[in-house]
Amino acid sequence: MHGNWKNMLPLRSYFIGILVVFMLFIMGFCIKYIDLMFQPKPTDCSLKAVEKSIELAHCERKLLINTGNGRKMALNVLTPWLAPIIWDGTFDINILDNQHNSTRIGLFVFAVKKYIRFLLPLLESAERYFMIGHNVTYYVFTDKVKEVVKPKMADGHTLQLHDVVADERWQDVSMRRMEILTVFTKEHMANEIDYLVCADVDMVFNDHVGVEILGDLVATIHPVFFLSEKGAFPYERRPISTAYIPHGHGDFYYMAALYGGKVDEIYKLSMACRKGIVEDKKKNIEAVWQEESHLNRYLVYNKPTKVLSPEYLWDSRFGNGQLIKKKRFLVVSKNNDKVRY
Ligand code: 4GW
Ligand code: MN
Repeated sequence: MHGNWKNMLPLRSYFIGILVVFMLFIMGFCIKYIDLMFQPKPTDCSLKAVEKSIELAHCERKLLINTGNGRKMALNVLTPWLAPIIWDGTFDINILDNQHNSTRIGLFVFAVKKYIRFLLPLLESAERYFMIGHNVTYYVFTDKVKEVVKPKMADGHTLQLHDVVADERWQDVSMRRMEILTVFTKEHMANEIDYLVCADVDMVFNDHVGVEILGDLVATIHPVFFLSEKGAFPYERRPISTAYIPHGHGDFYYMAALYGGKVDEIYKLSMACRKGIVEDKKKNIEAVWQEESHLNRYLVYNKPTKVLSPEYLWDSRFGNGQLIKKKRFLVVSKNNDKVRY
């Protein structure tokens, strides 16, 4: 066998020929593209790349946009009626602070019975994060005026304490807030402030909450339902209640722990909710989530001009927290034995 290698010579030169052609091809390729290989990657601004990125953005947005059932609509930055949904990064606080340099802002809080324990931590955290540098009045309604400890307050911040009687049933307490609002917005706040923010007392500010939340009528998306389908919202579904919302209606499920607006808008809102509560009571019914149900009903037919993302109402027990960059206003966990009626 080893004596026949000379016979294979033509085959060998054939292979060498192919190899040389192949190497020449590779070298040609390298010479043509070598400069491209060592150049820093340029930002691709060709028309094709721009088209591609528009296409991608379109696809991404398609995932977010309302697919007919409301899913993920809350992650958007505009509602279908073009009201802004406030997320971190959607506003420039310096511009807004300048626009609001003479705006007067009120914070309305209700604290009766054992809930008085939540008042001081809320106000102290407000002094750290709420409307810093602006004119603020805290309107506190309590049955324990004498027990209130005042926080150290910045210049331009004032605390008004108002006496209120605690209801017999806890369900009536939160509804009572609406009634107080109808009276106070008209008789006092209309002359004292421009915007009113209404909040639960079992909360603490945990990050910046400023003038970006001001608007004619403002409501906050409930942190439990921000990814839910519309059909899963816990609206009042019994037609007999004045808070009834038929299936297919409604946009978001809002939480009653934070809403606000111009004083006359809150007057109108509280009048409507109070009327609904009174009418239901006459029929001996109570909406499934008390005043929150009435608030949601009002906001379906009177669209808020600004919507706050769950950054503005968060509870560390809830899921999907990774989607919420800033947790600005937190629910305080309650030991029910210590706060129950
Ligand atoms: C059960 O025993 C209670 S007591 C449920 C509410 C209670 C309550 C509520 C209270 O004893 N005193 C009080 O001032 N409130 C006010 O109503 C307070 O401003 C509170 O933030 C608001 C709504 O009640 P909540 O915070 O317990 O409601 P959720 O659990 O929906 O945040
Ligand atoms: Mn609460």
